[in-house]
Amino acid sequence: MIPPDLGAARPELRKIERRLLLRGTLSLGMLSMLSGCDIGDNDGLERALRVVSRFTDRMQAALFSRERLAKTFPASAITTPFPFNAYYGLDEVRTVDEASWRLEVSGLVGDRKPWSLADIRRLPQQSQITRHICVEGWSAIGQWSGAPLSAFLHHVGADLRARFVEFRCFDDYYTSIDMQTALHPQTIMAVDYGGSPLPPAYGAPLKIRMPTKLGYKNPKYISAIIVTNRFPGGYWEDQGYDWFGGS
Ligand SMILES: Nc1nc2c(c(=O)[nH]1)N[C@H]1C(S)=C(S)[C@@H](COP(=O)(O)O)O[C@H]1N2
Ligand SMILES: [Mo]
Repeated sequence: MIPPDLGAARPELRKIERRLLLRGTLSLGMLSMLSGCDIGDNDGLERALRVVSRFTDRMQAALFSRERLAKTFPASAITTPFPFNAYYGLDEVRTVDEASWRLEVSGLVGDRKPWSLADIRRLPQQSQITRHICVEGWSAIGQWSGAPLSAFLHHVGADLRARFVEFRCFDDYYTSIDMQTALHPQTIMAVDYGGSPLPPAYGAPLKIRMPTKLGYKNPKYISAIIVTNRFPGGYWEDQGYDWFGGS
């Protein structure tokens, strides 16, 4: 049982309850033993949860394979309307002028020239119907199209041995992924949703769609892509969500 005074609303607690306790795989007592942290106080629990989160990240990275594809679905399975989610409400969605929007490219790349939407659309496009899973307790199936991120990374001469690819968004969201996931064939620079240009709610003009990752790792409203070896974290990850965030 989680002591009531530990603030059960914290995302780490909700997560640990769901992942460990409800599945019956680990009790908080065992968590305390395994991590060597005294979870009787807030700081100790926080530390213990971070130990588990880092362990989960390492396990997920080890099990991840670029050859293993996420499940795809027929058009009849698409969820309509597809849900909107962000760390703010639909009425606060930010928009940009798509003609003047540019994708900034920096870090360990050969060519830092900014990309226009037309540049991205000139890369070979692919379409996927896949399931998006949000940790807030919903999932939905949608259709996204765009260029594989791997094609883009090759184009800009990215150092493919770098550890991380970081995404910055113009709504001040940010996240980052491992290079293996960046090169996964289903990781795409989505510019279309349901066969039409991505609408503002779903991240216009550019979203990175990765069916191998949970919803919060799928950034919308992209403004910059950075290839780096310095751990970039993420908006929710820095508040305790797992960094790897596989789905
Ligand atoms: N830029 C940006 N990207 C974001 C978010 C956000 O708040 N800002 N929220 C994330 C979360 S938690 C989810 S579930 C999905 C929701 O995407 P959707 O609106 O297309 O369903 O976007 C993810 N990417
Ligand atoms: Mo989410």
